[in-house]
Amino acid sequence: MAVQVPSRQLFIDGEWREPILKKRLPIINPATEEIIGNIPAATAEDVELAVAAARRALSRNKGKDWATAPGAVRAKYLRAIAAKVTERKTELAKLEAIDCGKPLDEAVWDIEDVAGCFEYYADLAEGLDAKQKAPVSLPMETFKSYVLKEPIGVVGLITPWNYPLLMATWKVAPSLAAGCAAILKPSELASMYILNLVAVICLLYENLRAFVYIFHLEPTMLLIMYAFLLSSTCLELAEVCREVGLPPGVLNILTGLGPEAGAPLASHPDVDKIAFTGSSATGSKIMAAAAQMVKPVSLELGGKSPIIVFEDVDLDKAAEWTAFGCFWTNGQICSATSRLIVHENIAREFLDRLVKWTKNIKISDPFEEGCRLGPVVSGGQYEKVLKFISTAKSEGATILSGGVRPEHLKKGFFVEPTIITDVTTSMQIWREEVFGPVLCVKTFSTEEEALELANDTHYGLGAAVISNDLERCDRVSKNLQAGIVWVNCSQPCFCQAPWGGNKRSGFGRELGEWGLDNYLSVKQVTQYVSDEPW
Ligand code: TXE
Repeated sequence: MAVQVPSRQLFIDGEWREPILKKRLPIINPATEEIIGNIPAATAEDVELAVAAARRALSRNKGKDWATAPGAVRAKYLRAIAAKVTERKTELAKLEAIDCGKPLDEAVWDIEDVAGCFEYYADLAEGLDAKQKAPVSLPMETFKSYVLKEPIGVVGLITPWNYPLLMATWKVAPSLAAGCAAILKPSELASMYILNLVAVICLLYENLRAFVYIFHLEPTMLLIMYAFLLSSTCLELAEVCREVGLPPGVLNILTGLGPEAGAPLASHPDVDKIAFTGSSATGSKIMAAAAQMVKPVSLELGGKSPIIVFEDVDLDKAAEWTAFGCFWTNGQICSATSRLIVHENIAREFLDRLVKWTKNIKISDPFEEGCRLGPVVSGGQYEKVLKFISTAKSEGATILSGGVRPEHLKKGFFVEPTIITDVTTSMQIWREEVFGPVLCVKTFSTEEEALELANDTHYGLGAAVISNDLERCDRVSKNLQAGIVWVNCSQPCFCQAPWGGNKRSGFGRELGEWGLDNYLSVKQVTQYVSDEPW
């Protein structure tokens, strides 16, 4: 399917701007491994401009700025963005699908969620005015106290690649609703596992002319650049903001590499808060940078979430949720329930049905009718997933199904849904986030044992429990160490409900009113109201 990838610049102060150092990076379609466009790469110099523009947006027009405007004014813009996103739904979904490899249907749902999230935070922006001056009850009548909720200021939003536009929206919509001005740094995909060198050279050879023509670059530079893929849909959000006339500087969007664009944003003294979603390793670097200035951060990091299946379940339904919970978006979800903990009495039959389920998943180019599983996002991620599988094998685990590239697909970063058994709790596959379509399995005999296995992780983002005994589900939900627990399902997500993790999965909550609070600071105003001398 032909998809026109627009050529964009950085979005700073309401305008398209070429990066100061004029760097650009290629976009690669993970289903075909072809270069389909390029994108600007910001550096510290561009970050300076964007931060200054955001600061100006908060101090413009002496009190009639974005931060102090009534929530209803901000809501009007958020609703206009939602309407534009809806209008451009199909086009945006195609860009997401070609950019990160997710099936087109899924991409359409994501874009619908993007519009829904802007609408939702428009409602909350309107409600914010009525919540001002909430009284605080004090033990002394001589004093009166109330609370003001004020925007934190200029916020840096650093987001990942698995849901490019939706993850950006989870931060942009509430921060703008709160009255903050934002700088969004969407993801590039930095491959730490450089592709098989021979494949790279062959590919470069095929594309060399195009590369040199488009990027005016030296072939050696191309080798380095091939390890990256950038998300372009977030720049389309910039175009949407331009079209609806969002005041300049309120939202600035800088694509670029983490160390070159993300790091200067995180450590910038004029940025009042950083909200980040991504890996635990990068999250900890961001926290360290923010700590230098005692700057607040909220972190949504990785996970290794469990799904517990008790013996009283409907096996087919449970198999469907288990497959969905781990293989949806190719397992590239921070909350993917990638550790199956199944009762020993049903384990054999359950796994048979689960394997059957996975065999029915259509793996293809995301644009093919009925596609349920596209490629993983990049060559680097593909290598990483296969390495996890081979390490599991070498540590003594059994690959029950999958574990390889599907035979019918010769190109693209495709991995079959993979189920791994004979796993021990010390294995890498049990402990570390794969971020790919890989499920590892252990059995249990008692509820206590199931909980112990489920909580046996440094992470604490999601968890699921499947059982017909709802009292047991309540009990288990209470005892699971996770920020999100699903009962008789896995992964459904609503913008009204809080999202975030415990332990090394980070802290702070996105979505719902908690998501708005992320971008508000609380001010106490206390007045002495007695005529008597103090
Ligand atoms: O993540 P990074 P990557 C996990 C998943 C995946 C792994 C690596 O396991 O395989 O992380 O993915 C920006 N200062 N998750 O490399 O590096 C970067 O540009 C400031 C889970 O993509 O964390 C991007 O915008 N910013 C996760 C963002 O951080 C920096 C989703 C995320 O990139 C930076 C994605 C720096 N020094 C990956 N370095 C989830 N929780 O959903 C990078 N960045």
